[in-house]
Amino acid sequence: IDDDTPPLTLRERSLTAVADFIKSGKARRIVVMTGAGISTAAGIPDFRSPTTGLYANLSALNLPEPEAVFDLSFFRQNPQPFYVLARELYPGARYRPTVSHAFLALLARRGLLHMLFTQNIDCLERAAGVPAEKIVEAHGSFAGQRCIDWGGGDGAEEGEGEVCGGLVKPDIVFFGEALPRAFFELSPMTKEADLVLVMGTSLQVHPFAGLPNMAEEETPRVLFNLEQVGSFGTRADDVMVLGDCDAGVRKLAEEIGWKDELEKAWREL
Ligand code: CNA
Repeated sequence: IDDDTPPLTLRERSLTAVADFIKSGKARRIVVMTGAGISTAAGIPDFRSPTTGLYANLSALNLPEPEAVFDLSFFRQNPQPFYVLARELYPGARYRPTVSHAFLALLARRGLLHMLFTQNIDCLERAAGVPAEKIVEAHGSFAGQRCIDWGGGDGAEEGEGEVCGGLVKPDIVFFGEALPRAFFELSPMTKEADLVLVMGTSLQVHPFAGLPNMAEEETPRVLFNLEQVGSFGTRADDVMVLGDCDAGVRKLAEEIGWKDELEKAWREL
């Protein structure tokens, strides 16, 4: 889209205009899509960042290619690299939610969060206080696990993994595996959005990457990311806030008048 094309909904393509749109009360169904970039500030590496990402640091695991770590047939031959990575990503007291996570919880508290679609498996959205019914964990999570040889659930917890002798893997979606049913059932909520926020994702993994395109043409879409991704910049109401997502979110909160509430909520997590 060129600079002369006027937006359809926003006053102008800027973060200030997005803040005004939220302040005006016209954004009551905000749909958010997130990825590993909202958790890097918590100390969890993402996949694709050039030097800090996991893909750039997996050489020690001797993988044919980085993606093999999430490949089911490779996992059957050699589950070790995945287990090493899982130990790194495993949620727990080790990681604290970021300002971006706190912002999502604030949206939910104010009744503005229509649905949060996350690719993350670290459960930090829940830790920040986003209600479970407002979250679709599109790539699964560590919350459940099952034996991949016979499909039994919660294998480790019930000791079934040992009984059947099969491999136990957390309910994290591997390449080629189906996404959870909730993703397909709830993704049409994106069409109901009056505002879409996309944060910290390279939008490289399908079908998740197609979600922002399901929004109606006149629905403003805001990207908080280090780099431009997906189809951002092709629509009249696309706003790109390039840089650290916590910084972008803080700026938005400040312009809406939520700064103190956001900082307080984050400090108390
Ligand atoms: P990705 O492909 O690694 O992309 C991350 C994106 O975030 C990139 O575009 C970065 O430029 C951007 N980014 C990194 N740090 C910041 C920051 N501080 N502020 C703004 N932008 C930033 O990760 P995706 O989530 O897009 O890829 C999907 C995979 C990654 C999913 O299947 C996840 O399960 C998987 N993953 C999840 C976690 C986690 O749960 N925290 C960690 C690593 C990978």
